[in-house]
This record gives sequence, structure tokens and C-alpha cells, in this order.
Amino acid sequence: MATTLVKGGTVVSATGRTEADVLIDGEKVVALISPGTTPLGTINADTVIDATGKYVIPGGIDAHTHFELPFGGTEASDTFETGTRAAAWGGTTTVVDFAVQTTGTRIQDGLATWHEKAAGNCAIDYGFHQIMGGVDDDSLKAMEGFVDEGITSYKMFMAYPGVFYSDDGQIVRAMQKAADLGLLTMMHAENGPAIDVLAAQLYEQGKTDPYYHGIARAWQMEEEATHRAIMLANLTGAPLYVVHVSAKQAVEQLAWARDKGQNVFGETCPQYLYLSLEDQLGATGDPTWGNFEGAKWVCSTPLRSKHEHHQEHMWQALRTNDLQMVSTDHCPFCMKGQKELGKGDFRKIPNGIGSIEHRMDLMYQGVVTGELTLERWVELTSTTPARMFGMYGKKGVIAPGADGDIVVYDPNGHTSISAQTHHMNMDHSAWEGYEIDGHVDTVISRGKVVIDGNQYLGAKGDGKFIKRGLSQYLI
Ligand code: DUC
Ligand code: ZN
Ligand code: ZN
Repeated sequence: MATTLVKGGTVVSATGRTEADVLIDGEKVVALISPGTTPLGTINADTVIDATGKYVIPGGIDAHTHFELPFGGTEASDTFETGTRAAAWGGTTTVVDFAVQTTGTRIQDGLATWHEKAAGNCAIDYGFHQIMGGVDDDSLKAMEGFVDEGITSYKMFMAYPGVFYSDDGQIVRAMQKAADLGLLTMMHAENGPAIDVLAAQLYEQGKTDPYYHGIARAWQMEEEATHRAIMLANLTGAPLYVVHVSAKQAVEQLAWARDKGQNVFGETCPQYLYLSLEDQLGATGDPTWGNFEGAKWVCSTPLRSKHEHHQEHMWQALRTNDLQMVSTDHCPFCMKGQKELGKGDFRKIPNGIGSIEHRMDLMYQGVVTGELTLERWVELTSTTPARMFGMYGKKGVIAPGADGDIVVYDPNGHTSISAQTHHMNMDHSAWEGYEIDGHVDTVISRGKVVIDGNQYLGAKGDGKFIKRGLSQYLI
């Protein structure tokens, strides 16, 4: 089997950093070696990667992606092929996507469809969470098979009535089952029925621009739903993971429950750390789109007002572990033919932002600006996702026995983000013009070099389905 030596770098883990060479044999890490020593005799690896002056980190894990998600009469524009390739370019070597059951369809059919979409198409390893878009006797029974399928987490929605929505009674039934089975319940926590009323009223008043998407989806609707989800989880004993947290008030709810010892966790996404209601949803700078430019950033939960200081609170929560992870909620739609479906009615704009390629870079900026330590960067983007979703040991760490998923990151490199150069299947970038202090130099996925400088060496089909175990993060 081919061997690879990543030589001369600083290996960074969630708990520290050390100068070490990393030896990969075939698909697995077999040793971390003190520089200059050859404990096993001279090491002549087939491939030697010079990581001098660079960080050597476990491959990124993006635990929240939506490839090919049907939404608002269209479909997220990245396929498993294009999305996982873009992920690799950005230093992410594992994704966990959401298999979809919409209201009125069967879970087993949704899961089978997702396996068909992904199999043979992925550049990097992938797992699935299961979206439950309808809780009934049939879907509750189907949950009993999840652990055997390697799908140990599932998502419900308190928003999107008629599509994905579950009411409180349905949520309680699913949570009871999840508590029995050891599954992690993921929650889209926004009060959808109330939001839909506000959105209709705004529309009636002629407030139809993308900006009003953010007004309709008020933070009170996120705080209220987060609290309700916490209480239903408390009632049923189900561990809870709240996705795409954007409001500081929702973070306060999570912190309150965690302080009482409840198994409650939360992620945020780069867009909630950098972007705002005013600067993005209200944008008008692109001459092609005028008042409709903000559609590029229509996602749910929405971008929040910069005047309310949510962003600062999110960074702080990442430091204090009130939030445990950063995922992207990668759900790209092109402006042409997709986002423009909502011209004249913001309710019809497909919801989603594409960031999978930029998560590691954008979070590294938090290290550059002093918001995060290097170790916390690794923890938020790789180690905790692995632990949270039952992959730790195989993923999320550089140690003997772990998969050879490794990124060589150059802190002195530079990355300019633009739709002209990104690899996601989108006709615009939510991050256009962002200049990153740092660069993903080399990416190794299960022992294979897939990114070497500016060259892509991966192939569709390299990535394999990961049967995940139960969460390793519970209190
Ligand atoms: N939010 C999004 O922005 N897109 C897809 C689904 C979701 O919950
Ligand atoms: Zn969601
Ligand atoms: Zn999502």
C-alpha cells in the first residue's frame, strides 16, 4: 500500500499543537513522528508533502449540507459531485447531507433516493441525517431502522408548514422514539406558522423585496421555537441539536438549558458571523439585480440586524461553548432561473446560501482576528462534528488508526473569493470579494491527495458512505 509522509508541519488538534511528521499507510494514519527521528528505521514514503511553516489539521467536517435539495419548485444547484468537489477544494473531507422525506412521502423512499444520488458521485466521504417531514405511525416505525442504517441523527422543522413542518404533538412523538433509540434530534427552530402570517401581511403591504424575508422571520420567532424545542426535549429526555442558530436570544436559550445540564447543543454558520440584514438582504449594488440583489442571501434562519449585535454574540458563544460547531447549511441556488423565482414576492425565493468551499477559510479568519484559538478552529470545524455525529476516532483527529483525512493549511497564503474562481455550482458568490489570510494547500482524503496546490486530483466515487455511530458528545 502506498505511504504518504506529511513532513515538517505543526500538527494542530482540538487540544494542542505539536511539531510532528504524519505517516499515512494506505487509507489510515499510522504514526506521528518527532521531526528528525526515525523510530522505525529510515522512512521512505512513496509521497512526501512538505508542510514546513504550515498547519497540519484533521480534514474539515461539514455536518450540514443540502445537495440537490428540492425547495420552492427548484433544486439546490450543487449535486453530490459538484458539492463534494468544492468541499475538497476548501479543506473539507467529510460531509453529512440530509436525506429528505417531505410531508406525504415515505422515509424509506427518501433515504433510498439519497443513496442513489450520492453513490459513486462523491469526491469525499459522506453520511446522512434523515429529514422527517411528516411524523406518523409509518415514519415512527421507520426510525427503528435508523441506527442499523448508520443514520443516527434526524431533523425536524418547526417551520415550512405543508412541506417539512412538524407540529408540537408530532415533535413529541418523534422525540420519545429518539430518546429510546439514542438518536440525536436536530431542529430547525423557527415558528413557521407565525412567520407565514407576518410574511403574508408584508406582501399585502407591497413589501416584496428580499429584505422583508429577514423582517418576517423575526428573532422572536427563533427564540420562541428554540425554547419550545428545548422544553419538548426536556420533557421526552431526547438530546437536542439546534441547527443554524442566528439570533443571540436563541443562543441564550441554549446556554440556559446547558447550564441546567440538559443535552442541548447548537451550531451556527459563517453567514451569521459575518453578514447582516442591512448589508446583504438589503443590498442593491449589483446593477443586474437592483433591489433584488439581496436574494443572494435569502436563507433561513435569516441574516440578522447588525444593529442588534448578533454577530459578536455568536463569536463569543463559539468561544464559551454555548455553541459547539460551525457548519455551512450549504444550500446553493443560482440567481438566474432559481432565486429569481421570487422576484416580486420574497416568499418565493428559494432559501439558501452556498459556502461549503469557504467554511475552513472563513473560520480561520476568526483565528487571524483573535476571535478563536487555532485549537478551537479545529474543534469547531472537525473534531466536534465528528464527536457530535458519531464518527470520532475515524474522523476529526490525526492519530494512529484514524482515516488519513488531512489538510495542510498555509497561514501565510492568501485566498480571494469570487464566483469567477470558486468550484461550487453557483452563478454568484455570497462571499464575493472576501480576502482570506490563509490558504488550503494540500488536502488528503483517506490517504489520497485530492488537492495539491491549484490542482484537483480527486475523482467522483472516491468518497464512501459512512455508517455513523451514536453521538459521542452527550453530557
Ligand atoms: N434553510 C435554508 O436556508 N435552506 C434550506 C432549508 C433551510 O432550513
Ligand atoms: Zn433548517
Ligand atoms: Zn439546512
